[in-house]
Amino acid sequence: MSVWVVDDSRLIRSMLTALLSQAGIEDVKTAESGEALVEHFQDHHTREAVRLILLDLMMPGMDGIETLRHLRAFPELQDIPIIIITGRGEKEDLEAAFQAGASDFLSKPADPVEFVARVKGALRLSELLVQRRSKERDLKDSHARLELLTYTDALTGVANRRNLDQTLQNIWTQPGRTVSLILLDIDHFKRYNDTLGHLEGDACLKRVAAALEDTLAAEGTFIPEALLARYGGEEFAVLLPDAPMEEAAQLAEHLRQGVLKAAIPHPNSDHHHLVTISLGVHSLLALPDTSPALLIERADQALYQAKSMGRNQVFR
Ligand code: GH3
Ligand code: MG
Ligand code: MG
Ligand code: MG
Repeated sequence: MSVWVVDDSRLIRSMLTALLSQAGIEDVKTAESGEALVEHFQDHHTREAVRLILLDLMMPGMDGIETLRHLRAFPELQDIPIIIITGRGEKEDLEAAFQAGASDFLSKPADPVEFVARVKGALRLSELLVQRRSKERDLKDSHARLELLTYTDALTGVANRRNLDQTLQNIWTQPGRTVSLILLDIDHFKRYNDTLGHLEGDACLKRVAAALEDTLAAEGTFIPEALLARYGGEEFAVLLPDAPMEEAAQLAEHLRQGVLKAAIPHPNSDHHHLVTISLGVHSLLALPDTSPALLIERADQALYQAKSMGRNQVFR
């Protein structure tokens, strides 16, 4: 928490510093020019500590008004009180000073009582402002955290069903886009749970999700908007906005291989004691006579086909 005194006169600097110190304000910093101050504030950490600036109007080089404009351009200093200090006969410049963002002015030589009263008033205001700012920041943080929780599956950390549904709804607000959807389901997961227990089953779901994420990350440059979501239970969905069927089917095949390569042991799977997945793919145009529900239904039918044809495969 610092108060800055900016004046080209050393005498004024030490006078004001002494007055502030008598008023119990000890954390006072001084600068002898606007340039020096602006240079110092290039580091944002120094800006965050500022509570009040007392700024001389007449200075060689960058004058008070120009300095003021520079200071107000820093977001952290946008509403910190800045009091302009004027000498005799500088009153005409005050209008320009207020336009440039001055909060108040004092003339020198200052009446000590008035000076301290104004400074303390400005500091109180500044403190309230800083508190409000930090409260707003906290609120924003907790809002972001809540948002993240609302749209994330707690077990696997991938998007949840709500996220998928919302994204699909958004796509249908822009008719004409091609949308592909991959629905996939772990093969013989009931056996897995029955043999190893529900906790091991949960761990398996996490590993499958991680394998899917790895495959998507490896192909991320081709499908920047791909959304992996846990659709429910041991089913996942990969939504591919603007991806044609060919691309989606190819990705589905890579996802199948990726889970196989993750080599998650399965005590009684059909395939070398490894966890496998079955996948259904469908593509359609987002139009008024199609819908997210239709896309999901078709992808689900394809998934059913993949299951009935022997699992561990892609059906489109
Ligand atoms: P299929 O190859 O035909 O898909 O057979 P399956 O056994 O995988 O299919 P089924 O739908 O019969 O069983 C799915 C099982 O997934 C049943 C349920 O207990 C289990 N399951 C669903 N959600 C969870 C979960 O969050 N954790 C665990 N551990 N198991 C889950
Ligand atoms: Mg001066
Ligand atoms: Mg299932
Ligand atoms: Mg299953």
